[in-house]
Amino acid sequence: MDIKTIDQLLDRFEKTGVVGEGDARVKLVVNRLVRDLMIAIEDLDISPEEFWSGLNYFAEAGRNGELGLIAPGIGLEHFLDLRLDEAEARAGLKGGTPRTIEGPLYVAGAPVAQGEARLDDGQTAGEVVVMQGVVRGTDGQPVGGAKVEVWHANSLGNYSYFDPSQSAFNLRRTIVTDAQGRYKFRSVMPVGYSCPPGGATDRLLQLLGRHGHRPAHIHFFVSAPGHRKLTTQINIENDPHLWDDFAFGTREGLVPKVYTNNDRAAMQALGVDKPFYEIQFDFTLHAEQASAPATDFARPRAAA
Ligand code: MBD
Ligand code: FE
Repeated sequence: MDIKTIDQLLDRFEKTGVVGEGDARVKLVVNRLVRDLMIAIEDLDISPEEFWSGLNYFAEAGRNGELGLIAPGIGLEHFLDLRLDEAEARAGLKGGTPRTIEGPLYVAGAPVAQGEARLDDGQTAGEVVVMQGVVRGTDGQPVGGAKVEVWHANSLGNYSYFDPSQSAFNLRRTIVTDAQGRYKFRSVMPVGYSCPPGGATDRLLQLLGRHGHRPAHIHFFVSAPGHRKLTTQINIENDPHLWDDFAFGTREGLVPKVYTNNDRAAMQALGVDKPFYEIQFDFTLHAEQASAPATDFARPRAAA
């Protein structure tokens, strides 16, 4: 029979699947999303030209590896964080370091260091920063042997691996905390990332009357046996985009004070001839909790 209405089409679409065949979850999600899309096309009277332009937009974004940038840019990645926050609150979890988005620029396989590390390769321009702190449980006890995976941009806002001009794993390390739960690293101050100019994300943001800049930040995965994995970042205070992040990632509790150390002996010990920055930041991990959704979920990630 001829299909004459949207309701008939959706009905037929769903019924073309054989009952009991396929994947129940995929059917549920896809059928819902298709319905919502058709309704949006109707409500907004989206023209064929607009429809195909939109389809092609996503195809191009995918070819250029920008879908992982659009997701935070339209707030979806932060939305997933808010949902995890709510699930944790319902499970009675409180007091941990706030989570914030992972973003698309993590690379697995960074060199592992015990207790402390230098993240830059010695050839990387930028102002020296020393960051350190303690990983603890919500009971206040230090967590020795925790993994602190850290990655950040260089002083041009670019990340190694994605920026082939940088050395392998520049500004990326896994630091294992000592018996007192301490980690420490030396690096160079990052500058905020900006979406590739003229790329799919940047063009979309322009059309939305927005920009594609992030404030300077340093990413972390903090994990330890018996604890929930923490995905977070710290932001560098005084950045003009501190509370104007295109990815909505800035959160209270993630903006530590940045101190300037101009002590001669401290500078000499580091081998630098200028004052350097210091940041102190402790991480608090929740204990494992079966009644809250896992935070170490799978996600396709680069590896080198
Ligand atoms: C980044 O560096 C980042 O952290 C996010 C969330 C998105 C794009 C670039
Ligand atoms: Fe980043």
